[in-house]
Amino acid sequence: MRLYRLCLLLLVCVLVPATARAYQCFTGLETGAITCTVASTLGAGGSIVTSPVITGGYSLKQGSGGASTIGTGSSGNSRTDSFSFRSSGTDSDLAIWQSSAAATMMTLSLSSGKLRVTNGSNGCNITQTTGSTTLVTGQDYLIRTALDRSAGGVIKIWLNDSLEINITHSSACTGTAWYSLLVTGPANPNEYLFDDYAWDQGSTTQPAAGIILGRQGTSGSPTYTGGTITCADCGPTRCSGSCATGTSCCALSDSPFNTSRYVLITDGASNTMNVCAFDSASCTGSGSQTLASETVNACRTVWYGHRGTGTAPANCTGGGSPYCGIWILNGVVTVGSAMGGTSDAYTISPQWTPGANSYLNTMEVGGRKGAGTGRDITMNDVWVECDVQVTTTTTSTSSSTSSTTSTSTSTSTTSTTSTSSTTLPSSGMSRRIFVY
Ligand SMILES: [Ca+2]
Ligand SMILES: [Ca+2]
Repeated sequence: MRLYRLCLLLLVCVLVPATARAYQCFTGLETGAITCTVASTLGAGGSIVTSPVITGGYSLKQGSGGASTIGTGSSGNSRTDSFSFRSSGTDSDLAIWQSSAAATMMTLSLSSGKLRVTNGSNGCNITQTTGSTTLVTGQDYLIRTALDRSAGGVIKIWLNDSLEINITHSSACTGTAWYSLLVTGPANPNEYLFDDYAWDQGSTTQPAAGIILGRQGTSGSPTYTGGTITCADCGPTRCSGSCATGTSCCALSDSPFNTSRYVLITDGASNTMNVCAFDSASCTGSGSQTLASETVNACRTVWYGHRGTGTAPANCTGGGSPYCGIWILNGVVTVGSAMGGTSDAYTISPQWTPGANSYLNTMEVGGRKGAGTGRDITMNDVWVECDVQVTTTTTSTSSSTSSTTSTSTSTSTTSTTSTSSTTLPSSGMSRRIFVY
């Protein structure tokens, strides 16, 4: 018995891949919604847009009149946040950290185009401080923050790789932790654009630079074809490749979700779709960014669906619930989170790492139901999102001089343009994302 348990333990050790950094949550908005956690909410003045976008196929456009809640639920004194940002050129608040009582602890704004932090109502006693860099209208930046709410705690704000604000505040903030991050912006038509959001807690170390790639389905022959597929209108706007009517990828590749195209997973069945390769720039609805050799910090699988009523089935084969999400990486099936509610809702898997980036190019995702005729699963749509670490390199270019000479005057005009960029490495395509 002991030997058996030891073997089982060793087997598990072999199968579980090494883990990279696991964020509390992250989202590139690639589900067509804010799904950092299921509690994330789109506020008044906010919309998920396909144009313009910062990365992938979707970004969050946020204007005044409200704020969208992205990162909730932190505990302890310290947290870090990271997000892509595009300014419209109009000054406004852009990010608000709140306590659980919805009281503002700190606000990050643009003031004359520069980042500025101001004190909230939680007694942190933050000295209003403005950064030195004027953001260029329409350019994409990576904003990263590290905050410690205890007395004497640091507040650091990075704009790309520039540490714009680095202060401490004298008093401990009241309320419960830095509970939520909300984003906001100026009134229409001057909204701000946000993307690639991730947060973590327990540290004030600068978060890694990252973007978030998302994928849905592509044509192919998935491992599991059980259940009943409803999708009569496949075509180029559905899954990638030669997507066919009646296939899983046709039914499950809608962003935002669509409940008229779905897979009904019945008694003991499993159904999966092939996921469009992460090294492909031709994945319908997922933007042009691709994965090569970059470090994948974390991935997760997102489902949108519900279960029916009737007699409870047995647990899924390999799972701890009757209603299971599954994904297949390098031929290994993982039986994950349950879609157990009777109303449509998002389910988000625990974070996982792929083991090898190439595994993400052949993966499948879908669902499984335990044996029994009741409570069939209606799986409406599924996604895979991965937080990809990008390296930061700086390039500077150019100065140009032109001279004009006439008989009476001589005029020399010199213009200098300096460009620095943060780029994804090792590419055969344009991978520049943040330019400043
Ligand atoms: Ca995105
Ligand atoms: Ca669908």
